[in-house]
Amino acid sequence: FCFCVAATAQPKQEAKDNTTADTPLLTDIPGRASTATSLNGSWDFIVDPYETGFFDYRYKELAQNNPSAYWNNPHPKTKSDLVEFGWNSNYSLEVPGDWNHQKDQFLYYEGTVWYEKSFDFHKKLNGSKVYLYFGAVNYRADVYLNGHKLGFHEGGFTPFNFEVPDSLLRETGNNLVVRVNNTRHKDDVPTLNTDWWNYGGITRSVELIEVPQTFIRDFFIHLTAPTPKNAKIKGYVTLNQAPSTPKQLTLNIPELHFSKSFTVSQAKTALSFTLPSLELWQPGHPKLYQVDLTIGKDKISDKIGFRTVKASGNKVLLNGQPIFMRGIAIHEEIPNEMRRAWSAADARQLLGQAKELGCNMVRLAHYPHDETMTRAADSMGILVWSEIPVYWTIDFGSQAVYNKAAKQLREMITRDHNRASIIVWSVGNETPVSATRTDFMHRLITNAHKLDSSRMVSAALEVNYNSGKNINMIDDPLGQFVDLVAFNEYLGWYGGTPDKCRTTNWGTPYNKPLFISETGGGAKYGYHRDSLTRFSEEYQAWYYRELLDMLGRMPDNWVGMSPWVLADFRSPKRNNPVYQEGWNRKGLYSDQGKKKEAFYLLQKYYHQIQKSGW
Ligand code: GCB
Repeated sequence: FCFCVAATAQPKQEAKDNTTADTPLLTDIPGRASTATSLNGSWDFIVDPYETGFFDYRYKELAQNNPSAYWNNPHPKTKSDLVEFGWNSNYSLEVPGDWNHQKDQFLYYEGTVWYEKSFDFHKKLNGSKVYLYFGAVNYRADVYLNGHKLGFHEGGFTPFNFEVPDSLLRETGNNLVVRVNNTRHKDDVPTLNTDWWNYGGITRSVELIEVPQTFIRDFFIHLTAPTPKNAKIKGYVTLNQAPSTPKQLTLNIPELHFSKSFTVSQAKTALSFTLPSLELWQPGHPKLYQVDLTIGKDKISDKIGFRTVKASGNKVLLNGQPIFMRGIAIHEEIPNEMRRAWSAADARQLLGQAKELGCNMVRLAHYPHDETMTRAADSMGILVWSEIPVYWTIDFGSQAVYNKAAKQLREMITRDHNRASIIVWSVGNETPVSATRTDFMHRLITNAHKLDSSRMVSAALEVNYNSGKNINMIDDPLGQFVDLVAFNEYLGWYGGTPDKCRTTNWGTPYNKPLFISETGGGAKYGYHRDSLTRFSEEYQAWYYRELLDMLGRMPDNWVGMSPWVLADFRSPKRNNPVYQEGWNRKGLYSDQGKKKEAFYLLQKYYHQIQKSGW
């Protein structure tokens, strides 16, 4: 394995203070609402393509106390003082939200934007510690409070937090400044090249969270066997620090009249208990229980579903029963408003559309979506595949890139490990086969299994079309390490026409369940021609007709699919000036939420499968 760092396509200027990374992640943020202070709303901004707020005219990083640095308060002391920046509500952006859709000037912007929020802060808890939590910032955030750097975070789709020293916070007139940069780099995850829009900004919620000096940072509980009677639950709880003397932690599930105490003397403590009787979570019955954890003055609550999932032989078993996944892939985008999705209402819109299609499963492509999405999936009863943006050709030879991917994997799993809906952690999409890449991906898979042994781990693979037989083999060597062999195929869209499906069969040498993680073709809504005409709704419908026929010949280990894609989405790679205009048109819904002909074909197919109880 090569530990060299590959050259970047564009030089990357790092903050000097690169050691001040974020602090270990607090989870269950919605369960801490009573001690949270939202910093969402209107923030002032400065667009800074030349990084003037960060570097001096010799392109040297500005010192922390340099008055020209944009993290410092720009108020002139006398009327003669020269000040060349400032915050003004005429220049404001909503948080959460990408910047691209908020002002015309940002539509195609990639670079630095500084955000500023002034706020007062009155503690809700005596003697509390305070954390500043960001749901996500794309891609890099450098965070300053009252002129002091709290730290930075890289990775556009996962949460992070900083502990805020008491000495820094004021009751009134706090000044929070975030330098957000969404420039793409070769050595980032994702890399330069993706087939989706690189929305920039503070795209998810920002909150101050108060906690007692010793508090529950994270916990994870899961069902170990699919038995609703005497159900064995295992997991752990992590405090921010070991308590000075052993303490009692209580776990309550009020609806079940269940309560159990654990003695906690270390930062991490194993949890194990038996619930006499339980309703299992499943798509048709998304039962969630309120679970309360209390230690000393700290109490958090979460809503948790209990179910098991595993790959067993050729099948995927949910609560011990084989399931078929009627899925669809979803980007985190509200296409009719050309923006990133982030709210609970957005999640309900997207998952509601998937339900209407007849789905019991979604692939959240190609990066972790907002927590509102996985929580909505829990309560709506939709199975989830959740992925990190190890997409196409990232720099697999670089240890630094591996570390970035592994960090995002850890953040994704840590945030969501109590979500019953999530059944698959995916470590990437369509990565090119080579020994270096397979080693990289294998390490991620091992890592995911270590972080969470209660779910399947997979990756969307490519097909070996040249296997020389009458059968397309999914024989990527990574197949030996995943629990679910998943592949993307576009027969009849890329190369040839859909009639190719008539003579094509699929297989894998691995004795594992097989899943089609992508398949699809494009159509511009309302464009009607004969089925041979590209981008017509008839062509897309033909694609699906041939696909659905072909699926009748799938091998026994075929367990489902998530066609590409729920809705048309923005992509700078799609430049046909008549049919695409900057949109990937493979949606079954148009960018305006209209159903294309192919929608009804897949819907009918899914309804039939559902009726047959498959
Ligand atoms: C793929 C990618 C997906 C693309 C899609 C397409 O294989 O995984 O991100 O958007 O194909 O439309 O070509």
